Amino acid sequence: MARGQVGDGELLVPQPARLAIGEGAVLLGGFAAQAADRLVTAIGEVAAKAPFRTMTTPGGRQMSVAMTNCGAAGWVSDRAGYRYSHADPDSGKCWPAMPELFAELAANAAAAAGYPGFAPDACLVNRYEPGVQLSLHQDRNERDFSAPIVSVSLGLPAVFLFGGRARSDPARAFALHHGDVVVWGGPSRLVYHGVRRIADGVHPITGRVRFNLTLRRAL
Ligand code: MD3
Ligand code: FE
Repeated sequence: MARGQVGDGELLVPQPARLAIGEGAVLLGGFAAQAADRLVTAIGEVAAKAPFRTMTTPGGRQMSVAMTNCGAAGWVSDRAGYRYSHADPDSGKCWPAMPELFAELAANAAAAAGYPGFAPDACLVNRYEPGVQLSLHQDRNERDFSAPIVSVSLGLPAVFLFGGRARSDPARAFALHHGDVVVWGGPSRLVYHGVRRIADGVHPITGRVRFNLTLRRAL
């Protein structure tokens, strides 16, 4: 039988493509594809309790990406700075609990990428509409940079920019599609990264929206 074929009556199990995109950074193509519908439903449940909002940067600019959080802590930004907070500043209440599905998917993805024992305590949920971008930044508000960050892309595709340890380092561009998961650890944990302006489009599950989950060990 030719390579890549399966025998009579056998099921071809879909295997995510695994790509090392940097030292310690692994793209697991389609890793969340089977769970995607349930992930989008769970995002809706989180947002019913803690609605998406655009935050203000310390410099006083309004971010174009809409955000919410779930878990023991959530990432927030305002004139006072960037930080993790146990409470949603809009309601004063705790962030919604992290759905078990999020934590389980993140732990499985981290293990598949070589980071066993990952137990996230925070999940930032980003919502992009066409025209929205996220400029180059580092994620350094977490206490322990030895834990990886797991990101899950849902809905409209994005071009992700992956730079270096200095803002001026050249960036490489990668496409991220619905169901893709990336694990950022080791030397990649502190690289500059961003998302190019989302192109117009409609996704069958999310509509004119891209969601990105980032599962983090923040506290
Ligand atoms: C590399 N989110 O929420 S996910 C963010 O698509 C963020 O919404 C983007 O950057 C998004 O902070 C990119 C990929 C990602 C997330 C965190 C990283 C890459 C990272 C942390 C360190 C290095
Ligand atoms: Fe980031």
